[in-house]
Amino acid sequence: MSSLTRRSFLKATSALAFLAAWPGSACSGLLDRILRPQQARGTPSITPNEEFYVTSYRSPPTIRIGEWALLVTGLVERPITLTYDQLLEKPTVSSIVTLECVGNTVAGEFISTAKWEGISLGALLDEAGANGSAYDVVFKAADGFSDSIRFQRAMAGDVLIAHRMNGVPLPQGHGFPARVVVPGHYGMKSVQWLTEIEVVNYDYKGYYQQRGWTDDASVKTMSRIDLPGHGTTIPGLHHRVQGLAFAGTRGIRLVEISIDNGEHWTAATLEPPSSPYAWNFWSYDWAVPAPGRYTMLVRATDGTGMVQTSLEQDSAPDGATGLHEITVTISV
Ligand SMILES: Nc1nc2c(c(=O)[nH]1)N[C@H]1C(S)=C(S)[C@@H](COP(=O)(O)O)O[C@H]1N2
Ligand SMILES: [Mo]
Repeated sequence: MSSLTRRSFLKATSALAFLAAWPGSACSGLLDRILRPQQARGTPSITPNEEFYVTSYRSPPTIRIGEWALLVTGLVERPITLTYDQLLEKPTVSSIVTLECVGNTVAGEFISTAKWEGISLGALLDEAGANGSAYDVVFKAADGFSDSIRFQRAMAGDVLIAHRMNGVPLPQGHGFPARVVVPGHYGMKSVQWLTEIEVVNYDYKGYYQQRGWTDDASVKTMSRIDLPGHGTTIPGLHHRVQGLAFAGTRGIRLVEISIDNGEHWTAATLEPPSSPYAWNFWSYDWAVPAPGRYTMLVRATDGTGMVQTSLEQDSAPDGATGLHEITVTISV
């Protein structure tokens, strides 16, 4: 522990705080990765299903599809029961959406992007005749988990009940047979192994809210340097620095790099995002003045003009903040 910088110590404790909430969770590799010098990452714009991050508060339930149904209940004129076949027969919409866990550390690995296919939650609630003055829409799951979003958010049109992920039926480990996908909110709102959607007229507190975590769960603006890797030594004076940034539905307007501890900032080149709900990739052609040891910082500005805060905050209760910093040695 003695060699840990303050920043990486914060990262480790932040991850521990979240991991402590779920004994037996499937992320034992996380601390490993935080405490080791990071390998350079070449992050693909769509995460393959096998590499998509996994978090659930206990092991994924096994659902027998013949016994499964999705119910729409509560403040609705026409309650709905959908079998799996009936779900698949409904008009399909598709959307590329990035999910990030609220327990993710600054520049951590608990963020991934997939192409989700399923039905529109708003359309399903319309079909059920949901009461327009309702407060929350509650998602209940086969593993006992639940969470909710505000009624207006549920009706916005971009929230999916997904049954396919990157071209295949949802894997068991990502919510088979159906899950919610809520763009712009931390992953806890994207309830997996969905069994019931209940419309209610009060402020529902789900699994994480009962344990003190955020209810709104809008994602904080994040940015990450993937290349070069932290702690590496690289030869030559010209380097392409690469990474990603994410601010949910607010989008990313600007990404900047500093090599003088935040005194001066230079704009990176932004690639257009693959969807309004997906992360942004950026690159920066770095002409290094001279060989030596450099510290590099990244920060993003979201679509509303808000600059990512440098204030270091733990992931509990509403998402980590701070800037990603790497150290690289440039040799001749
Ligand atoms: N039923 C259920 N849904 C859940 C969870 C859970 O434990 N049970 N975990 C949530 C959390 S905290 C996150 S970050 C996402 C992760 O989805 P993924 O494992 O497909 O990446 O699922 C959410 N949905
Ligand atoms: Mo999460």
